[in-house]
Amino acid sequence: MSDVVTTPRTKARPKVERPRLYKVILLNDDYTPREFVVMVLKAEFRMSEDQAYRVMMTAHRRGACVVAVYTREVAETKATNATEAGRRKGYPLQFTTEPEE
Ligand code: TYC
Repeated sequence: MSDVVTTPRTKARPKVERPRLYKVILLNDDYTPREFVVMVLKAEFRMSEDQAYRVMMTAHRRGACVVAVYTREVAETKATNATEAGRRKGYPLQFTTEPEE
């Protein structure tokens, strides 16, 4: 066994950066019924009726609305699931993701 004691030349600097967050964005379209958008928002993003209605109306009026912010995996999974729920009903409803600045 060696008795040599070495001292690190540099101080350990553990990485403490937070993961980048991603926005889930709801896009307006002319065909998906309002009630269906509200239903999807409640189911996939655990929103109340009131929150879901406001987000839906904001997208309806402005073209798009940020739904929520998550880590990348979660944002992408939720956006895919929610878009897929519309597709199953034949609606063009779309959710996209975008990194936060
Ligand atoms: N514009 C749709 C309608 O008038 C409703 C709607 C709202 C669809 C928001 C998508 O992200 C959306 N039936």
